[in-house]
Amino acid sequence: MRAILGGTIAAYRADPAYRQRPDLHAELERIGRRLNEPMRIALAGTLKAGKSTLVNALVGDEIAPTDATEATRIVTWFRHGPTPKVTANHRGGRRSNVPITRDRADPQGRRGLTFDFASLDPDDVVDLDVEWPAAELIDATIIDTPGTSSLSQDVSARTLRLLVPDDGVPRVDAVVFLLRTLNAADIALLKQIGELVGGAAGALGVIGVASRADEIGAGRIDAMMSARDVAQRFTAEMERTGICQAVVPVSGLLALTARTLRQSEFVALKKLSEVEPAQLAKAMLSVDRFVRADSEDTALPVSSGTRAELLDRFGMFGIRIAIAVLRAGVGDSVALADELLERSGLPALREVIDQQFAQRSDLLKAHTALLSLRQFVQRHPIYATPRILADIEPLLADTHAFEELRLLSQLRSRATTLNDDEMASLRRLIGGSGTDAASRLGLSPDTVGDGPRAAFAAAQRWRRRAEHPLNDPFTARACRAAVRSAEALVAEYARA
Ligand SMILES: Nc1nc2c(ncn2[C@@H]2O[C@H](COP(=O)(O)OP(=O)(O)O)[C@@H](O)[C@H]2O)c(=O)[nH]1
Ligand SMILES: [Mg+2]
Repeated sequence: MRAILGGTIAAYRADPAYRQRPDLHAELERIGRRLNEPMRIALAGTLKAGKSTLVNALVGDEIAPTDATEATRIVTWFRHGPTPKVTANHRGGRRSNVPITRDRADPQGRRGLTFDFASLDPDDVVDLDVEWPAAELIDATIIDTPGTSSLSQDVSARTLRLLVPDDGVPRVDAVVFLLRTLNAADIALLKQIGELVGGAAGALGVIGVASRADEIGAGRIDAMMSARDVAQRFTAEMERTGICQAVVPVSGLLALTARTLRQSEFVALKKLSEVEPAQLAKAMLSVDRFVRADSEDTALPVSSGTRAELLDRFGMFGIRIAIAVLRAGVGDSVALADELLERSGLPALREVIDQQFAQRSDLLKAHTALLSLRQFVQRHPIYATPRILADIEPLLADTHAFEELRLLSQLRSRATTLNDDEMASLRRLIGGSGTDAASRLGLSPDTVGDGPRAAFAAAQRWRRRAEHPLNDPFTARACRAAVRSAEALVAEYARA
């Protein structure tokens, strides 16, 4: 990839027609620089799906304004930077500094970030660039997008321009798509984005999130259930669309609160957990009842103001879960935070992001760069264009890695004739638990020396399995992909 890029840059520098076009040379260098930058993950989805809340949960800090109508219309990039800094990119290329107000310091000294929009005209701003010193942003730039909905053409257009650019130059490497409902419009939008997976433009990976998972079963939830249990059916429906590589139910609100849990909140919840269960259940029958100022029969050991704050931070389900966890004997705020985080679904989402995106980030970025480069040389043809295209096309056509990604999603939702053991080792082999050789072959540190033999055996095993006469076409395809993955490992060992 780098060699092709270097050759292309040289060709344009040497070409008489383009020698004097520093703008084009800069564009080529930008394409190259992307290979060294963190991968870009965009959060997309419907309005109020919880995108900004999830950005905050992922970063572990309140840096994306939630419920902010102005911000909700603008694409915002969150990148790693040494000090907090917000820049607005205006139409026509002007950049301006956006004042940061940090006035919501909590008792532990953490501060929420709010932007000052007074001086900004959302119609004039192309996007916002937030630099923030969070470790979570070192390996991934996160992009918060305006909600997509047929109700708001302008906002949808902004998001679609980012995900599906007119010029065919992909802006992001992967998409996390948040959905709260699965109506026809949502599915249509998801399909539109899904069609770009491995396609001519746009991002490669799509991970679905059943968002605000804590609300999905509202009313009939058992407090000890996790967001995952509650959202399971919705998740299964979303997986059946086959568009996402994986679908994970997540409660961004619960995750953010868990990551920023305050001692005062722990104390208040602890007091509530000590209330007699029947009395508490009555007080928690509805949100109204829970925050209502105390009367004789609902007197709780925590003021109604504090209860409203808890509700804001945890949601009703989060409070129920926290109380159940405390009643089960969890005794300190760190343990409570861990438990809530686990139940929020965020760790599961991070794991999927790591396995599907982070470990393949070089591949995803190379794919993006190849598409950008192809588009560039077609737009500005020179004598070397056919040669450059001849170099690019086979790399783009070498889609095995993309086939692995697609299969990892489809194996969840489609029937096969593989037994459980075969399914587990096939998923592992095509990179479902990590893309390095040891993960693919299921080798432990003790057996890692067996790599070459294990790779060879895997290739043989799956070649035989691929030829099984009772295979349906999908099973056969999955087995053939496993053969290729194993053969790639054999070749990798041979080179080493
Ligand atoms: N109960 C609950 N509420 C959430 C969750 N995520 C977001 N919200 C609330 O939903 C509203 C919209 O969230 P926001 O993140 O701004 O959505 P966006 O428009 O997709 O960026 C806010 O009031 C959030 O507090 C969640 O996981 N659970
Ligand atoms: Mg938002």
